[in-house]
Amino acid sequence: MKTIIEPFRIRSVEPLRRTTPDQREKLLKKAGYNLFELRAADILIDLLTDSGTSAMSTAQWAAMMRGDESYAGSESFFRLKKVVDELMGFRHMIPTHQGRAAERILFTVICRPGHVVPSNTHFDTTRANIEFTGARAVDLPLPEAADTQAQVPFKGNMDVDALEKLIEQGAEKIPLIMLTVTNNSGGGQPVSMANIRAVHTIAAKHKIPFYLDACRFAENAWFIQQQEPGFERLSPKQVAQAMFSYADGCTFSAKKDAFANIGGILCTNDDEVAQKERDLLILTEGFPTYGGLAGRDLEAIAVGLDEILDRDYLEYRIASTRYLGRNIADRGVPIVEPPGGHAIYIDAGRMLPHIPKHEFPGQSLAIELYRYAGVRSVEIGSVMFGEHARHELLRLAIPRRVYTQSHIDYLVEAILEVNARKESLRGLRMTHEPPYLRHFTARFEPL
Ligand code: P70
Repeated sequence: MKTIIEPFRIRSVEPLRRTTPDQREKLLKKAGYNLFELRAADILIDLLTDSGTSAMSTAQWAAMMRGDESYAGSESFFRLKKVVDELMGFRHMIPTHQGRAAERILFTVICRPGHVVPSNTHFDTTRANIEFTGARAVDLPLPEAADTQAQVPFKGNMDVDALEKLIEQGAEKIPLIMLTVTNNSGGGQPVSMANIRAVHTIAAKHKIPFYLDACRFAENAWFIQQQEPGFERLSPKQVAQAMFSYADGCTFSAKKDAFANIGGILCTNDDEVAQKERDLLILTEGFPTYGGLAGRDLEAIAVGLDEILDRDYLEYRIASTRYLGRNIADRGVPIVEPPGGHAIYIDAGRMLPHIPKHEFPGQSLAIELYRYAGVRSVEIGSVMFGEHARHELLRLAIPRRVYTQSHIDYLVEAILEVNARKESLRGLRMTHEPPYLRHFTARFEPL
């Protein structure tokens, strides 16, 4: 059979509430034209993020019922540890309440003012947490990634020549090297095993720890299994294990590739670093066998980490993202090519050349898509990254196992309609700007 189906059936549903364009116009005004400020009930299709928005399986819900809520030494911790140890293989596994907590603890322990932390591309919370310690976050994407239209496989790779040049300026200033898999700010593009191996080799040569930001490790593993020579015969789990084998540690948000609604993990092979991380964890997150989570959350993550590596699921997941991408791109909407894993990114800068960067074309498109069709998306451009923005993108992130093909068809229709009258869209002015991670709470006024 050629048709790829959702490899699950649905037996618990959540009704969607319709609103009219007039109602949405008023809601937008009240929200200061920031879609984070809307009430979820006022949204028809919510593509703000794929983080924490997954539908859990019957097996996950069942596992949650046996959550061991002991403060110390919970059985749920040991069940999660067994799964993580087998998959990721690091000496230490520390649960945290979400990815950014793992980042904050890691960077607080190993970054100092004057340090530089290179990555293929840092995501927003990662960059913010590095810079909060006084260190500098540096992005080293491939030169080809500058062209959103370039059809390059593994476009999420790090530019290893640029990495070597940076290290020449002083290896002692680099406390760790990171790779974000898949590369979220770079269009959800995968990183190849060859690139992971190359970064590992360079890091090892200079005795610099190498960490994966492993949020979407399973989607990345699927791209490698499908597209990189030599991996065809491995299972997604074997590919993922190989990816982790090159790293000295990782940060992980279980809200992505573990189908959990909350949770994170911090791993390292360094005993001394792990000790300091646990001390800090106790101060702000909780005891090291729960790290700010309930025992039931640890159970949901343990089961999710297993389900996410299912071939049928990954095939459907990547196919449905590609379906959305191809259906709009082949009809004239510029997207970051090729379609990534968890999201489609419209190149709003290219689509709306009449709106300059400082008037936020991505935000303007986000607002119009909500006004017209009740769809929530997120700007990934100058609103989110300020002067670090390389493109003006609008991200349509697909929650895992939540929407069906007819939802995607509705979306395609809405995007094509907005594209047909794109000249009428106007830019915005930021009227309130918070000091960091400003996109979450900034306010705007239409021009
Ligand atoms: C997203 C969310 C979170 C994230 C990530 C990478 C590669 C770490 C984290 C932090 C954040 C977000 C963005 C816009 C709207 C809503 C949410 N990414 N590394 O959607 O993990 O959220 O668990 O602290 O992508 O991409 P956590």
